[in-house]
This record gives sequence, C-alpha cells and structure tokens, in this order.
Amino acid sequence: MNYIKFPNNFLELEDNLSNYGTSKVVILPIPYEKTTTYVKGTAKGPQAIINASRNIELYDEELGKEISNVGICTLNPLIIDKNPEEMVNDVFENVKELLDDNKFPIIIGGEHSITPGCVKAFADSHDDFSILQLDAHADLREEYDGTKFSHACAMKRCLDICKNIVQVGIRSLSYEESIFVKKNKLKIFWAKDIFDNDEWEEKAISNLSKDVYITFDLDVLDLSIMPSTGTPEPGGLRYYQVLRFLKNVFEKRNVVGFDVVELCPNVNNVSPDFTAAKIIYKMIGYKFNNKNTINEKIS
Ligand SMILES: [Mn+2]
Repeated sequence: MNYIKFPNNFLELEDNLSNYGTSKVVILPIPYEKTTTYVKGTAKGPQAIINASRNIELYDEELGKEISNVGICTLNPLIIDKNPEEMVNDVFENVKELLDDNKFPIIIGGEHSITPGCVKAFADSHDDFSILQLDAHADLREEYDGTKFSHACAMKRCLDICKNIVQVGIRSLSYEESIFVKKNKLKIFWAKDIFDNDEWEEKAISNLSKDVYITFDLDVLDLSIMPSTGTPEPGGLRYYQVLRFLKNVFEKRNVVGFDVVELCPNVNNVSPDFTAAKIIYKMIGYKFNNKNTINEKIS
C-alpha cells in the first residue's frame, strides 16, 4: 500500500507511527470535486487539512496522552476523474480494502458525494450499523443537476444502502426534502432545536445502533468558526458543543470509521483548516482513548 511518508503525512509522524502495516488508523484523502454548486475548491481540502495537522501538538491535553501512538497512516490521495456514479464504486473498493485489512478508516474529502461509496463498503462488512450525519444540509434530494450522485443527494444515496440515519445540525433543505423527511419519519435534530441545550444528545445517540459510521460535513459548524465550505449556512454548532457530543457518541457506541468532507480552503484564512485537522485528531482520540494500545509517555 502506497502511503505518504514523514514529514508530509497527517501529523508529520515518523515511519514507526505511520506505516501501513502497524497503523490502526488509516487516512484516505479523496480530493474529489465534480458536483459542487457554489464555491469551488474542496478538491484542495485534504491537502489543507494535512498541512494544518503537521503543526498541531501530538499531545492531547484533554485525554492526557499522545493519541498518535496508536499509529496513523496517511495514504496517497485517491484521484478519481470520473462521473459521480462511477466514482462511488472506486471509493467503495478502496475503503473495502482498508476494512478487509482491519483498519479504522478515515476518509477526507473532497465533496460529500464520496460518502455513499464509503457507506457501501461498511455495509459490506457490518450487518447492523447506522449513520450519524453532522451537516447543515439534509442532502436528501433524489436528483440534482442531472445526477443522482450529486453532493446534494449524498444522504439519499446512503439511505438506499442503510435505513438508519441520524441527522444532526440540519438547517437547510428544500420543500420536497421536508416532505420526504416527514413521510419517512427521519430522525433529524435541527440546529434550531439543539443550539442552546444538550438535552438532545442522549436521544440522538439512542437512535443509533451498536456500530456507527459518522459522516462529518464541516458546514455543520457555525460559519463564524468554519467559513471555508462550499455552501455555508448561518446558525451552526460550536466547537466544544460538537466535541462533547462526539465524545459521548464514541463512548456509547462502536464507531467503525468516519469521513470529514467539504473543506474548501481559503489561503487567506487557514484557521478552518486547523479546526478540521484538530477535530479529526480529537475523533481518533475519542476512539482509541481507552485502548491499551496507547502507551502513556512518562518523562
Ligand atoms: Mn453540507
């Protein structure tokens, strides 16, 4: 397996902590961008996240350890120059390979249309799993711009594969999508209902099955801290609010992998790139915090 070596990989890890063979976590960058509708640039998202990650501390002050010791391999970017429908299959095959190798896959986009391919791979090896979507947008359109595989249809395609989806932070959808949501009794935790309390957290988690795949569209965050997305929406979630919820999910469910999509980097403001990189590292920490595989460093 070809992977990015020190010092150009995620977190700038030496080879003993980032080779494919011994790393538990494998990051697959997919800079795919074919169906974005407003601001272009999410193809540069994975590289911006990796660049930012090389400047963040390996020591996690909340968890009290260097989570990177679990081993985090960064694969070479998966470049797919195909229409979205064919792309989904390439994504599926590549993620499937990581699951067959017993890795914990993290997919970095790129646009949200890559998610159905990831979900397909997890469906192949997990009988009963659910999807947790953090997103400003419902992404439940049946078709958009002439394709059923547009970023705007991402979760509709996921629903074709997995019926149990919990949507958090949603604050933008079409009339048709709203009818679909009501008709199918989809489990949505609207941004307007959750922004100022935490009572929703347990309810959201109780709707998830034992195994969970998380798809994290960065536009779920408020645009004051995450302005670098293709279709920003005001009224999003805050940093610690999201972290607290994620920690809760990782503690109560078996998260089997996740994607982080839609970063559209702006060279004049790199802080959102750091936010994205830090959230990814936090999620790795929440996943592997309690495993004996991480040796605490004693100085
Ligand atoms: Mn979105």
